[in-house]
Amino acid sequence: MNSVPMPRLVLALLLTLAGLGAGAAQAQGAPANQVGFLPGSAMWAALPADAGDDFRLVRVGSGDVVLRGRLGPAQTWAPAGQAVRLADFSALTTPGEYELHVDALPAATHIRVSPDAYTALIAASLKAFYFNRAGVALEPRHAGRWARLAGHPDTDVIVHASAASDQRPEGTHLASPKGWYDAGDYNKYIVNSGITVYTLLAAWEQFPELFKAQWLNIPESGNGLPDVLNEVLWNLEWMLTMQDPADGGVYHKLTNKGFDGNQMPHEARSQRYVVQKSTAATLDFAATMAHASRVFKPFEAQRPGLSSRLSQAAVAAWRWARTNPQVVYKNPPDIRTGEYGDAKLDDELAWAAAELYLTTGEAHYRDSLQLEAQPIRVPGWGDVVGLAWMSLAQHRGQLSRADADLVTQRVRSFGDQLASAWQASAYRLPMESAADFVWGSNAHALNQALMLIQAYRLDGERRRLDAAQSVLDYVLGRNPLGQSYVTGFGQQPPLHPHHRPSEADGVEAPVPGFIVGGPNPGQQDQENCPVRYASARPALSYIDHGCSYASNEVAINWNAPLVYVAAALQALTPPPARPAR
Ligand SMILES: [Ca+2]
Ligand SMILES: [Ca+2]
Repeated sequence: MNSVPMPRLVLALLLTLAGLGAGAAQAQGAPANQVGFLPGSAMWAALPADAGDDFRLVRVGSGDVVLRGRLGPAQTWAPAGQAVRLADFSALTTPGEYELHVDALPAATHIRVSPDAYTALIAASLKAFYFNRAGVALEPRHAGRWARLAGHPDTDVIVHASAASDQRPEGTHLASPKGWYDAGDYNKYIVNSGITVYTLLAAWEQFPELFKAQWLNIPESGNGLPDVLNEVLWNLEWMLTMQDPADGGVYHKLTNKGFDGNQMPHEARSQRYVVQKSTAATLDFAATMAHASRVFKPFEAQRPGLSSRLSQAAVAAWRWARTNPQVVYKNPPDIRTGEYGDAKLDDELAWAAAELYLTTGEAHYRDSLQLEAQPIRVPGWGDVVGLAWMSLAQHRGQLSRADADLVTQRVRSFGDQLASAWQASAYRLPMESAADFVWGSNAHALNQALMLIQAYRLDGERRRLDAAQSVLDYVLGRNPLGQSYVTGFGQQPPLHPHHRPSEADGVEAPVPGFIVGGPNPGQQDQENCPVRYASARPALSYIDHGCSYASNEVAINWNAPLVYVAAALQALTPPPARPAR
């Protein structure tokens, strides 16, 4: 969607041809957010330690210098092993297009300031879910050049041996249509769907005005429900079919036996199965349905009975999980797709208990929650306790005074911990240790920002918001690779994500609005990749190649926090303070 500004491209080519280019990052200017800043936000760019001492910002067109400043001290950011100096141009508050100049850098850095800096990003990152819908054709009027035929109707799915029960013996046929493809592959996984649906609905819950104003141009647009809810319903309706009506247990996933090839959805014809029920899937389902039941309660007129159906599904799932507290999913020998295996289930139990308590008000859920003993951590698909704290903080008015105080104190203190790591960081990031660079590190960073925002919402302490902004800057280009990690956004976006439709559709540009997993020093795909990782450093372990499922895949649970964080910053960033006279 965004194109490379021609002068810079020409300069980069000239430098390369002349053998003067000392690296891509130099030719492109300094690593900075390539999408834009809100006028009131904190603004930084990261410069090489030898870039000089001073920077200036010049207005594009007029050439006027609008701001001069001194670079911060050189500091080494351990995950990249690089020394950087930061340019802080937060004093820039007038919307417009600018260039950041530093004497020792051959190229200027483009900086955009706009009051709706993230509107298009929020819409595209949400529309990415539409592009990953299973079981339906994407029409040209909604999908443009990424229109495609329907695949994976999932109206005739077989109960796998691992999932056999008295009422549904092995080989039973059932229908389990709709849902989103999980990632670059075409399977549908309950565990990963749970945190994804929750995060999107939390974004709606916390920033409804922003989403009410949105028109995504999806088939349901204009039907009386906000588009974010329409999109989430596509997956919620699938999730409901994954619950066994006989006992409330939830099948872990709907899957082929092996991954589909690099083909379009309609070309993939493998038999699909539901596999064994698991405690993790059933608890994640219970939490998600209990939360969704609250969210859809005001929409009784548009969706009669939906809210109560969701809460009943949640309660039935909870009961199954209490009777079956430790059923850990492992792929049977004939199933070779993603496992989403998780043997540590106390966090799933806490999250489900918290959501059911908030939805029903029944005291026994509060007892099962054991709030005082719960840790607080950055959420991820296998560790969801952070989501319990997030919901409890949002609805602390429903809690006892003591519980509300505890939640406030713990969420704020976690925010302090993340903000302190950010403040001490050479790159101004809470991503400080190699342990932060997990598979899907970009989403881990965004979920750090999500937790910072929960703390900011409690006390309005500014550095939490600035730290969250830094994370968004990071995934949009302020990183050592100068890489925007979102397809279709920024001057250097991913061009070859590990995403079957993007690879097989014959359209040069990848499907837009997807964030890729990002740097992952595990480099688990190296054997399957024809290109080498350029570095073993955590923050540099990234390849923009379709082979790289370990660093360049897309996934629904990675896109959801992008939607959330971009929406939160767009909605919460205060306008600039008036200049002092
Ligand atoms: Ca867990
Ligand atoms: Ca393509």
